[in-house]
Amino acid sequence: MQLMPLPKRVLHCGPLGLDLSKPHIMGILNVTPDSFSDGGSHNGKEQAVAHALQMIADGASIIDVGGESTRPGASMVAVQEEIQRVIPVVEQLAQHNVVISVDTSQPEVIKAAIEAGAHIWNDVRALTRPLALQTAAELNIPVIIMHMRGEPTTMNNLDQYNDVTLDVIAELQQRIDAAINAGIKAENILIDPGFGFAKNAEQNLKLLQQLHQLNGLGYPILSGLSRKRFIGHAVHAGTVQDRIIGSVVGHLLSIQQGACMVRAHDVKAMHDAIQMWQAMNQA
Ligand code: 7PM
Repeated sequence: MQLMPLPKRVLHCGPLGLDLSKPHIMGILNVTPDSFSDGGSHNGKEQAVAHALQMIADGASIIDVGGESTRPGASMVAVQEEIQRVIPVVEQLAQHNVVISVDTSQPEVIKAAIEAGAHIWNDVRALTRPLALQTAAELNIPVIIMHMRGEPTTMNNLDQYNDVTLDVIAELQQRIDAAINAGIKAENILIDPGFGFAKNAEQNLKLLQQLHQLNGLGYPILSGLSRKRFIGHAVHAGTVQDRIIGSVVGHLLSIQQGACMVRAHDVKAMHDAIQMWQAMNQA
């Protein structure tokens, strides 16, 4: 079995440190109105926090709070609305000993979230919004730079690649350069291939097969393929529930190639898989 040992590095998340020499699970916490019965209301907030605490108990070391729907064709959420969804949940989670990332592209949202106790900026738009680079540099926080083309509304027509892996690497390198030039510290940068974003099923699988090539960029890698459509294609299954095992396998194959973080809905199953993998490595 070919091993890709993770380099010794620590991600500084405020007072908390994440040891990136071992894999971590980032639990997905959607706070869009469709995800918890009354998004934004007290009841919705309590349900969201309870779900996050369950994911922590199941083995998540990071909770990724997202208040914007990034579905293909989704409408843009007003900044104030996003803040109202995200901040109350971040405030509650900050009382617990867990790293908090926020899935947003808006500088105003991440500024408010960091003030409320969040630690990491997870941006599917790779800090392309006005003032995003400057804000990340000023906040001096870890940032996840994900590969995408266009916007969630337009990305489905933007899947023309020469070589999907080499093109994703080159386009990530451009965003890394922009980040470094804006004064973002290298030690604060993580990268993400952006599974499902401006890529068709075949391209997502190729990218998974060749994910190890992203190690050449020199930054920690996050893999996020949980329950995505290409998993359904691969396992010939329609429902989201039928994508869980494929997602766990895809994440473990990412870890085997050097990813140190996986963004997952099904934390308990993912944690079992990682424990099995670690047990094998230590044998
Ligand atoms: C609909 C379609 C709803 C797609 C949600 C999504 C990633 C992310 C998302 C990822 C990082 C999902 C996506 N995906 N952040 N945010 N990497 N860093 O399936 O792959 O969760 S939203």
